[in-house]
Amino acid sequence: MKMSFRWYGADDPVKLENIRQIPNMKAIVTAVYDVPPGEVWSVESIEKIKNQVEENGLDFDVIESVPVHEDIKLGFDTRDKYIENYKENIRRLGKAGVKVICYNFMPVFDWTRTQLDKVLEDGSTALVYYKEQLEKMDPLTGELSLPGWDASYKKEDLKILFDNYAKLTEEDLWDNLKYFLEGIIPVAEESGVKMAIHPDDPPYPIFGLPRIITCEQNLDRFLKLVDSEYNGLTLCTGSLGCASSNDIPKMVNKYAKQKRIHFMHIRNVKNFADGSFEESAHLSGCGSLDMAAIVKALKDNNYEGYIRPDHGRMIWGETGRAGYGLYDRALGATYINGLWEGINYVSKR
Ligand SMILES: [Mn+2]
Repeated sequence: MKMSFRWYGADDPVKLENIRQIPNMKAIVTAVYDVPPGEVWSVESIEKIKNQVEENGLDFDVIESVPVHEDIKLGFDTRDKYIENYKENIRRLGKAGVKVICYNFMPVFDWTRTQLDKVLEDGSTALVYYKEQLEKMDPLTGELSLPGWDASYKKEDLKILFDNYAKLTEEDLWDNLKYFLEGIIPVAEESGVKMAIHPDDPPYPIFGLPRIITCEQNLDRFLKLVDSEYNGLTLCTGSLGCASSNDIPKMVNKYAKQKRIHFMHIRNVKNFADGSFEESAHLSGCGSLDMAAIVKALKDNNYEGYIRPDHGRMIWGETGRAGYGLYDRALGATYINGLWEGINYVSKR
């Protein structure tokens, strides 16, 4: 495995100089942030972030994300233009040495939480999703706004998007995903870039919008849409794990064995009986997931892809982008390193 860390570019309060000091840190996960979704990334912007990363002794290996334009998900006639742009991004990133591109196929909203700064018992803050709060939310009327997304869309634009998606079934979304993959995967193969879809977060339909990258059955179906090693997964333990019906160690074992996991997002969640969840510290004892079983499943299958510690809490008074502070993610990386070393040691005895 290769340990990695997400970095939001020069504006990120977390600096590369700090990230490189985390033990065993090898690669940076980042993106070009100066281009709207759907457009081609300039070679200059790609080179600029690549140089910043490499000047700090880290590898420019993983992109998260190249966003997929809504017209592709909706299957509009305009999609071909955006798919061409997407292919060009894959080519350019491949040339720059990128090995893996993470993306998702969630309509309108990516991750959804009801609060980004819930104060936990120990005084840390975390992202949470409470069913009770969610039921009071409506992104269209905006009486209770959606944290993290409230400023991303104008209400009028959101209304049009929702109207468009109202006509789209889950099967339509599958068809549009297949069309997209049939376009891009041959280019990914030529460019030596492995595509790694991120599961839907949370993994079920939300606000009436369809979601399909949600469970083992659907991941099986996804991998068969285009049966290539280059059509793979970002297995996000927290996204899939907030549905307790998903057996994460089993899924990690299965897809690692098939060599279809290229990127692991490792974090823990504390699930409640009503479907609510809180993001917790990475340690197994802090949440509902068995982190040792997850890391063992990777080790058992000689996993050679990337791992990043996913969202952390905000601790020790740190401020910044919710879920993406330095301290708790660094603790997460160190914890994962410890599990990896321990499992490796025991397996050799
Ligand atoms: Mn994730």
